[in-house]
Amino acid sequence: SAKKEEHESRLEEKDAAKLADSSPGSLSGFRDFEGNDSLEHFIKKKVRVWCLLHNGLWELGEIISTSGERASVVLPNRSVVTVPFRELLPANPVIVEGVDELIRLHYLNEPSVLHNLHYRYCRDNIYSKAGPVLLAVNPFKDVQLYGNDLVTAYKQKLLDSPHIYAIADTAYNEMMTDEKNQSIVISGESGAGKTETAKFAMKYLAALDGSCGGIESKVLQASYILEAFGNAKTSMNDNSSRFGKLIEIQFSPTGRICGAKLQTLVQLAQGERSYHVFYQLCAGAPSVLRGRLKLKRACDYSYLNQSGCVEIHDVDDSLKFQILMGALNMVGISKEDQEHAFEMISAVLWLGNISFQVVDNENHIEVVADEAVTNAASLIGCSSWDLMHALSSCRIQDGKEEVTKRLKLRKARDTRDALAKFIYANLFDWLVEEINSALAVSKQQSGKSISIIDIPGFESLEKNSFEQFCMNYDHERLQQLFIQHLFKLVQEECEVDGIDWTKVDFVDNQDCLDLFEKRPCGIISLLEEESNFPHATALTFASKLKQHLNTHNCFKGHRDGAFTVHHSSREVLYDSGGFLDKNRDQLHIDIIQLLSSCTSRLPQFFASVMLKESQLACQQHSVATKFKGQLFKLMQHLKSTTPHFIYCIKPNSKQLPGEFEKDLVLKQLRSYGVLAAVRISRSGYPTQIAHQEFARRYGFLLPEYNVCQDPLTSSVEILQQFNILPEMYQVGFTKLYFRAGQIGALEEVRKRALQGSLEVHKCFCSHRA
Ligand code: AD9
Ligand code: MG
Repeated sequence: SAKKEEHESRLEEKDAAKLADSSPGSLSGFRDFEGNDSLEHFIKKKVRVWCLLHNGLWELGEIISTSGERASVVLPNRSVVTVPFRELLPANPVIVEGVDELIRLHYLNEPSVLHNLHYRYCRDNIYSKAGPVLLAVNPFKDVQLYGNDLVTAYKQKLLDSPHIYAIADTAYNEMMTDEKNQSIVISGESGAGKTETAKFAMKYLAALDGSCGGIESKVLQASYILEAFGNAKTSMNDNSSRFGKLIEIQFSPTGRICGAKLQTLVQLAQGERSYHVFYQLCAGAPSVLRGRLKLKRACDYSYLNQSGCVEIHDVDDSLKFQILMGALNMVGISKEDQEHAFEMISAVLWLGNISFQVVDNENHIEVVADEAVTNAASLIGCSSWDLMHALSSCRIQDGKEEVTKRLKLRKARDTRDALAKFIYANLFDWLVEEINSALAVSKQQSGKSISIIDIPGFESLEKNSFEQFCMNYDHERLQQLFIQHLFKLVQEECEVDGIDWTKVDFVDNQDCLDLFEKRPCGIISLLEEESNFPHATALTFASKLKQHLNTHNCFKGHRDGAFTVHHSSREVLYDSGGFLDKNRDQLHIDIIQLLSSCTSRLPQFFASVMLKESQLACQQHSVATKFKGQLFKLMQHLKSTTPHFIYCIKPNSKQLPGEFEKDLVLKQLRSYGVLAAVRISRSGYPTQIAHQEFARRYGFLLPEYNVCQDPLTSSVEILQQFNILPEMYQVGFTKLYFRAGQIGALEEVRKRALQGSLEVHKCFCSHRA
């Protein structure tokens, strides 16, 4: 009977393994249920199942009977539902509920993974591991997970549960021991917690053994400055980063922070509210500064009041301004430079208030000569007349002659806004460079580095435009880095141990990247080309895409100018409207000349950078091409490091604590390819045990076990004794490699054997008594 039990147990585990391996992550059903025997077996054993209800949610239940291809399942509320087999999935035994590594789940289907994350989330366990990736579910509240006691605990290896500190610690140790630069790559959708996670990683690194001259607090303050200038409130996140960044924290050869370097990706459009710094300046500037900058209240500026959202709930902009000033001082930005920067911010605000008056019935305009023009002109250091002239006219080539043309209303507004944008974008880049020089490291000091990268993640909205196009492209690049890294990990491990790694399947996203990047016919090249035609429109661009790309298996053009891209995670429908304008983003030459002639330092500097750039490139590059260039530079850097991946997950769209919307979480898991990542790890051999340990744990189950025997031989004997299918494992020089779910069968047998001996022992004791 023991043999029969054992056999049954093995069957159960085999079913389980098949189910788990069938298609982890897909919403497919009990596909691998082979005939009624196995099903009856599941019923008899009262194995818990996931059952898909009419409301589209999965609920735990127990099969009580079957009829044809349908099963009746009793739910926790005692109601009984009847569903087709394909709407059932195996659930995990209670013993693995809430495990901190998803790979340890026997069944890796979507409801099981969601349940596990939810279970942990309810207990404030926001971190879990998915293969080599750290998952971080945003708690939207203060969780007691970041105190100095925890920093110490991770530092001293007293704790090893998944945590951002554990990742930062591993990165630091690998940097010190392997002498290789490291990176922490943080992905996730807007509001998922990337920026906060990046700050916790920095906090941990800053708290490691000392540093040279307080540089670590400068690094932390630098990210505060960047947030003020580069973040804005959106409907998704009150503090949304509108740019991508990489902070490379540099360490001395002895492992102390000695400097940092920032790289940023072009800013994307702001959100519902403009960049925080505008409101902070208006609310918090001291009166002398207010007078000099001719500042008014935020609600008096049209760039700030049009969205109707001037304040953020629970945020005191005036206080934030004081903190910003403190941060600028601490990083070492001179008072003079700070004032120049605030002048530019005020100039941008006044530019936004400049209005136009239509002077004829062809919509030609004149600039209204009011305080907005006077203030903007004086802040950038030019005469009001020059500014008005530049905003109301442009020079064009008419044959051999150059003529001045008066602008029409729309063009004039666009020119004004482009000028404001140009000043702000350049101010941001200038500030990044200022911070870089303040945090720069001398050559002798530098040893190795850890880079923390926080860039906007994958986004699929109802209407997707150029911004989503850029974000999703960078997500695709990161995803490739991730896939290659995972592949390399599995491959290296297999090769070292002499097992066959060709059996490991991987999904690549090269096709999708080619669609974006291939020359001359990738989307970015075609966009660049079309942006250079003055008469091109969204429709001509869309039809060009269709003409060149419709045979590409990741692309589909539609009639109305929209197009679909099959991203590696899911399809996104893009609207080509606005692509060309957003991509061109050019200032006409008169405006650049105006800025060059300004008496203020920064506008002059911005114009000279622009002129230098355009001289260097034989043709002017569009935003997408610039973005691609920056992304390549960033990837090049990342490729030279050992990466550690973190996926942040947003549990609800209301930014509320305690709410876990399974659908929303599932979408993210799918789009980051989290389940695919775990599957890759599983399709490799997730359970790996050294022969010695394996023989020690299971050897006693052999009818004849010799402790002195070579462990590899014992391992093989155990595998044969328990009929583990050959395709379910590989024998390496040092370790055994198991497919998912295999070890469970042996554990069960071991447990029973131990229970059996305990029973015998109890029986023996009671008999003696
Ligand atoms: V965006 O792509 O820049 O729009 P992020 O960066 O992913 O986005 P962010 O880090 O800004 O999101 O997090 C959003 C908000 O979630 C924060 O302002 C916090 O209020 C909240 N949050 C995120 N992570 C944590 C955390 N670990 N603990 C507590 C958190 N609150
Ligand atoms: Mg952010």
